[in-house]
Amino acid sequence: MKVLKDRAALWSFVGLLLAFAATSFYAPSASAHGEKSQAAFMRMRTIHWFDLHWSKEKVAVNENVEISGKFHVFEGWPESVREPNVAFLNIGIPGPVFIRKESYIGGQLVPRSVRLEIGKTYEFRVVLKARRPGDWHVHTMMNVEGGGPIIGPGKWITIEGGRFADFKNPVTSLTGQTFDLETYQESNIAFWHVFWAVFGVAWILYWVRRPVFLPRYLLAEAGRADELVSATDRKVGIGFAAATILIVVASMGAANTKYPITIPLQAGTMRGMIPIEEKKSTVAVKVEDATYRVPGRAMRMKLTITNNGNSPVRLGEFYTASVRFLDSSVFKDTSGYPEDLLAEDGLSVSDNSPLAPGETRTVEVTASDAAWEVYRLSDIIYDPDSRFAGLLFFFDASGTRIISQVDAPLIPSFI
Ligand SMILES: [Cu+2]
Repeated sequence: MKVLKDRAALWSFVGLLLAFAATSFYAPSASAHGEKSQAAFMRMRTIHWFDLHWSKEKVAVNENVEISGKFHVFEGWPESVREPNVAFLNIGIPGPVFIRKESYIGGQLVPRSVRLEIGKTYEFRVVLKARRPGDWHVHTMMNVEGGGPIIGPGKWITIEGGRFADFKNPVTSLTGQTFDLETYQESNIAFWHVFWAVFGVAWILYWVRRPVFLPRYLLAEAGRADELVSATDRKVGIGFAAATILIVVASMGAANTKYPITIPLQAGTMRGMIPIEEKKSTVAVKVEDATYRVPGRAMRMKLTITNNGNSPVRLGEFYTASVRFLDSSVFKDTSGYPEDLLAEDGLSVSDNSPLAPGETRTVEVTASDAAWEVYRLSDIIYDPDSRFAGLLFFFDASGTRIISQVDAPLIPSFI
């Protein structure tokens, strides 16, 4: 028997060691945070984030960073995602390493869920205050009720300078006091929870001074249960009950006196978000066909482009699912867009000479970059709906931008 026990102990120990070794050698660093594993066609066909701007890449604790930009709610919203009638502008970070001081859609403060309209473009702005030192991958994101999280591009922001413990979150209430939300009422919460826990423990201690189980069980079995609770016990019981009621009522009164003005939780979806007034695009684009190689790192489109404007234009960028493919001879990014999502010269156009007003041209466009594979847009091969969507950005000689949206089936090619 002892031998058997020793063996079990030995092998358990070996198992534990193995598990420990396996987990300590395998320590992947998470760099993208959820979006990669989501269906590619959903990322392409839900929300298009563009014109993103990050006010800083390095901040100290208690300093603000502002993320602003626009998002377009795609017309061909997928069936499996509920319409964004109740959506919430969120920030994707590993816990409150920043706190969200303010967030706006169309200039309006949006602490609650909002109603977004399909097909509209909105401007947003989020003000974050740095809290915990470290390197953080900060995403803009939209939570859609019945649809899940729709994750925008993530950018690394470093919080250095200052200590976590120095973080302050002061708020001035309408009753005129200023307090730090980081610690407000902390001791009060601790006091009452500890108080009632001790109260409960005292009640149990009162009884467990005497033998608890076997003697009581036998006495009860023998039909002498009454002897187990004495007259003093009853008095103590009544004392505890009365004290409980008394303390609850008195402390409730005291709390009401100390905080005479309180309001219920403010809630409810906000309607009437104001979208950006958009001019109709002056460049008409027709997707003749679109394909991608499996396996591969690129997608190819045959586009028929008609310039209905009055100045010659060139194609500068194709955006899909947070990945930006640029033709660097037309347009260069200066916003500090996340490196892993920016293909600075990832867009090649068979003929990207200026397209004169009134002219129509059919071109072959190839968007290629490691990001196509790294962000698993290539995984559209596994999706039940092989259609893509994106934005095309055209520029005229003066740099004026014209946005056209594309949306078409995306057919794989295997040979
Ligand atoms: Cu991330």
